[in-house]
Amino acid sequence: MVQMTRSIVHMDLDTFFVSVERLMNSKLMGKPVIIGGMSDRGVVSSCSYEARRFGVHSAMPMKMARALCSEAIVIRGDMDAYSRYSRMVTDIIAEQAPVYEKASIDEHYLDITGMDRFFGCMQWSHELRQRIMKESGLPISYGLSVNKTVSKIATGEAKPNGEILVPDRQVQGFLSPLSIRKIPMIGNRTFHLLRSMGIATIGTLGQIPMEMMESLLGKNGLAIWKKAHGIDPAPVRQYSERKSIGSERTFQRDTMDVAGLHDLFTAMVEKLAFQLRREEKLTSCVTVRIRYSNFDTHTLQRRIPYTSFDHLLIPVARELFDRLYQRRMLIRLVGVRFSGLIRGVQQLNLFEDTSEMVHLYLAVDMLRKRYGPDAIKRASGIQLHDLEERTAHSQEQQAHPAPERRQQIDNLKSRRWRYWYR
Ligand code: TTP
Ligand code: MG
Ligand code: MG
Repeated sequence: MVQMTRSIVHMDLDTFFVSVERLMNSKLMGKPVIIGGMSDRGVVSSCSYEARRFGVHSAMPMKMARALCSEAIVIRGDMDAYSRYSRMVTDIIAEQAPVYEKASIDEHYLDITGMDRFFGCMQWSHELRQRIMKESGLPISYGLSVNKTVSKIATGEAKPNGEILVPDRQVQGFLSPLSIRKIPMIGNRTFHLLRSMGIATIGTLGQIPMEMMESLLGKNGLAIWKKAHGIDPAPVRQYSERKSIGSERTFQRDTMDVAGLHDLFTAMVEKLAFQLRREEKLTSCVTVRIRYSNFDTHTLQRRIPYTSFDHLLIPVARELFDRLYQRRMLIRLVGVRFSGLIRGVQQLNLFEDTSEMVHLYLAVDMLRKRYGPDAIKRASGIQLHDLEERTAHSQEQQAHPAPERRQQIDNLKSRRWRYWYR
């Protein structure tokens, strides 16, 4: 089968959060700037190249970053502004590109295969990049090559403020001298394992037999081997604002119990937000729907900054419901839906929250992953029968409770979790 060579662009904004801050305050230009959690327990989300020169990098503890670069200007971050600029860039790309995928808050893949017949792909990408920079004011870089992996690696090499073309026949030559770190899949552990075997470059990695990589690292080893050879058939998946996750409840008996409905929204949002975090997604739009007993149906939606935290989503859903529920009439159905989904983890807006809050989410999600999505819930989202059912259940389990289970039961008994950030 003859496979047509694809033309895939990967675009990623340069020091995204920092660049947005610089748009809003030009005094930050040319200075070491760090965005992240302000407390000593916070971490670095984004940092300028001036700060990187001191060894600061993203995900580094803030305390360490401050120690490395004491003159850095540290900013708490403004997810609202970043979400707006992220959308602005997506809108420009959506207008121009035939197929595009929004891969995270600041990056997109574009499949522009076939464009060469008209302009030449490089010219087309160059013009798009210029347009993004002019209209958004933000610096962005891109790589253009034959698949997502090579293009993403190329973007990394093009940064800051650059563009790189890696044609089909140059892929191997481009990859070979690069550090194995540049392969997106290689995390710290794999990196050190391979380094301990004396493997430093992608070229050397490519010489290891496929079978050996597989026995060394399992399925991941095979995927890494393929990437080292510039092989990646993954398609660019068209991004849709409308792709969504949602939940609906039809009542056996229609209701007007507003407090009960608030609790129900809490429970529904909590479950959906957990699903977001489990799938490493963020939402940027909440839609609430109600249907009255006469089948009149009303919906209302609101755009919000990207998040997967229930304590931010619950008030939005409840407020939309309050605005929707205007008639003193029985309700037969309510629903809530999250759309405008992108890949991303909650750490993205770490700076908004105390690290205690984030640790609480991590701990609770761990319980849910182990014992199921209903293992633990906000007290305000629990209906009475739910509570009784769960209490009975936890008593059954008391014979040999695992430590986590015991903790869960203790929490349930003491109802300490009633006070979670309500
Ligand atoms: P990146 O594109 O990884 O980083 P960047 O845009 O800051 O820098 P670069 O020029 O190298 O692309 O991430 C995009 C934004 O996502 C970043 O500005 C902040 C946020 N982010 C976090 O909040 N936490 C993280 O650990 C990472 C990697 C990013
Ligand atoms: Mg970036
Ligand atoms: Mg990025």
